[in-house]
Amino acid sequence: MNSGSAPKIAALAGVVVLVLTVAAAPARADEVEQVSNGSFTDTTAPWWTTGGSPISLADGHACIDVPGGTTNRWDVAIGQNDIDLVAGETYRFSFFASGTPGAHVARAIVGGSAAPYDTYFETSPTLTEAGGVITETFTANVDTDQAQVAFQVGGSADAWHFCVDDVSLLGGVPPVVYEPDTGPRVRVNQVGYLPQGPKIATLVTAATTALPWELRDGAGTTVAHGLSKPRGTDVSSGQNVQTIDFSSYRVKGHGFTVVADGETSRPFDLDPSAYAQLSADALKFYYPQRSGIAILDSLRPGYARPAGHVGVAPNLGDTQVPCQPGVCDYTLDVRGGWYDAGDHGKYVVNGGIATWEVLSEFEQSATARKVALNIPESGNRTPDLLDEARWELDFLLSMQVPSGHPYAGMAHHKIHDAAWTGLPLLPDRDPQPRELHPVSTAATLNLAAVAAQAARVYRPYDYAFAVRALQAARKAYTAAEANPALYAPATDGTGGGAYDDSKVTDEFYWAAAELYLTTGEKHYLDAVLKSPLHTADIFGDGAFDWASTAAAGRLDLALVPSKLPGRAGVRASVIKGADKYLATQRAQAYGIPFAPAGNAWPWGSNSTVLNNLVVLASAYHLTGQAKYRDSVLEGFDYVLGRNALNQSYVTGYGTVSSHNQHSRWYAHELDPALPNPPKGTLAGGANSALQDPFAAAKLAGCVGQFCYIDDIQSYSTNEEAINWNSALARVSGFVADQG
Ligand SMILES: [Ca+2]
Ligand SMILES: [Ca+2]
Ligand SMILES: [Ca+2]
Repeated sequence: MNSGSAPKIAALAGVVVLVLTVAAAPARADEVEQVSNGSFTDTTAPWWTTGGSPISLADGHACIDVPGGTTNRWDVAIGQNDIDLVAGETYRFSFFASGTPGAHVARAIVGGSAAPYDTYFETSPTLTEAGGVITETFTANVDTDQAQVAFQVGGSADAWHFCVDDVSLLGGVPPVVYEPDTGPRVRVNQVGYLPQGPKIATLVTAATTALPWELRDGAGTTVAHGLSKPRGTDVSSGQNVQTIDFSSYRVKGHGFTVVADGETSRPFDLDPSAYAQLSADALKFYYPQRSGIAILDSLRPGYARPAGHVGVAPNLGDTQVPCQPGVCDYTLDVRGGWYDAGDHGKYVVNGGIATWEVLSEFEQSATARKVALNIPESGNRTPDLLDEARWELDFLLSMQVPSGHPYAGMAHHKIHDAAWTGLPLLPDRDPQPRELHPVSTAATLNLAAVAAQAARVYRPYDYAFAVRALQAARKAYTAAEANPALYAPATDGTGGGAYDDSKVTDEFYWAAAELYLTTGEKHYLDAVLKSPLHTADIFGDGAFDWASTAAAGRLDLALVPSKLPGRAGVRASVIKGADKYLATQRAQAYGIPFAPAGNAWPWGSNSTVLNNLVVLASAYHLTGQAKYRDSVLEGFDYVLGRNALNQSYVTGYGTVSSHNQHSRWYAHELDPALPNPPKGTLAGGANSALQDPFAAAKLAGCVGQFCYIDDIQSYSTNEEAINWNSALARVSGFVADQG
């Protein structure tokens, strides 16, 4: 899910395969055991189990027969309540566990014992038949005497046998500092550099004076050398760093390394071809993200799954979805669309900005217009990118309230499960009731903006759809004018993200801009010119996201041909915004065009970085000046490996890349039978707020770039999302165009 003010709180999310570690050390005097009868000596009291799975004592262990065919991890569990936790205190959670037959996953949690069943810490080891001891340390963030320790073992198709013993939750232990493996201290774009583009590496070193460096080709021959440039302490990482500029070497090749300060970088290519592939993979991400259609193995080997949410049990949607109680008295057929992120929800505001971004890529990128996506619609006469976006557009249009009902023309804010589901859970196995949530002005204007854009983009390919989209856009805009302040509340976050937004002047501006660009009509022109945002400096630390859409309107007013009065000034404002991001990039030794205030990195920060690059790419379209193109190329380095963690954030790209993104169906980390996310999936990225228990346990005290962990449990740093891959697609498409 998302950058911005409203993190999606997946309280029941996630899990991980752990390396089994040694048993906990003996308690010190100030360490206090919180678990009673953790060794199950002669009795099972005070442990409880879910109905139908009684505890038996065998060889001194507590064991239960786990029935097959349950949906959620928590459908079968053994636990103990009335556990005390003290906020700020560190606890060592350890236990022995085994599973027969092996390779089953147990979810061990410390959480609330009453609704809303918050999870304070969780770990999900894969169990062996012999069993092993798991030890994890975390710091509590709540004061409570109502916590529980529990082992959740449901969700398996097959029956199995679970045993646990020596359960300990020891308070007052010293915190354990997590140390990421960051590899060699020379950081490069692990995917590669364009032969004609800028080529800069970042060296992490204690040295404060210039150091010699060498560029070596794939045969190990030194082909260039020079001296590094000391840059002092980098705020975004807290590291002392230097930069290495080997831009003057322009010979295409593979397997290059940079050597400096006794360290050899990970290998990289000087070859544009990887970017053509990346720009395609970033868009191919969307097909297996589709709801309402079976994913075919012939099109995505290893990713086949049944259609989700097409009214087939145990699914309860999305063919006739009612509103939340009291919200409306009709049902809507809202099947289709893309699942938003790692959950099964569908949100109009996030769907809107994501669709706008891929359609904008179509409008701006020659590579994107002819990309082959290997989707069911490949081979028809419509460009594949438009076929893919249409899957979401049809869903967005279906969220509009039909004529004859209250709020006709407005759009429902979102549709998702009534309660949070756990991981893993394939879309077609989701048993939760689905609900339409109230209409909102923001969602309605998102629909107006992207439908107006679609009317413009699809006109040469599907005239009837273009007409229908424009009618929907006009109707939505008119409805929003009549209902200008219906805000989605931050409190509506059960079962799905809130996506709350109480500032919609930006959505009004964006929708008016798209309607004007498509129709040229005075009503929309007047709205654009009267908007206080039209002349405001709207390019903040981050240019745009699902909640802040003014820049989406401004960029299109600058890029899409029109007779807009004062258009030169609009274009100049985009160039001025780009200059700001260029200056930020040049001030940072990692070349990042983003420096959040207070070094507080937001949810989905990788998309913020990439969307700032979209502004720089737009400035290149407007001016043709190489400095803007080079800035996009250099800024992309950060996402692809030239960063503090020395890893690419795009699955399958780079020697080390994110591959355990939070998702209910790409949950390989929790179920070896499921795949990792597909090649070309962007991870959310560093998030200083650490809004999930796993990140909070592992990353407390992290500095900027270090606030990230590639684990499926860390939904606040490592989810996948449609509005993040759209940023990846747009930037990689631009880079592919340069190649
Ligand atoms: Ca025992
Ligand atoms: Ca096609
Ligand atoms: Ca807004």
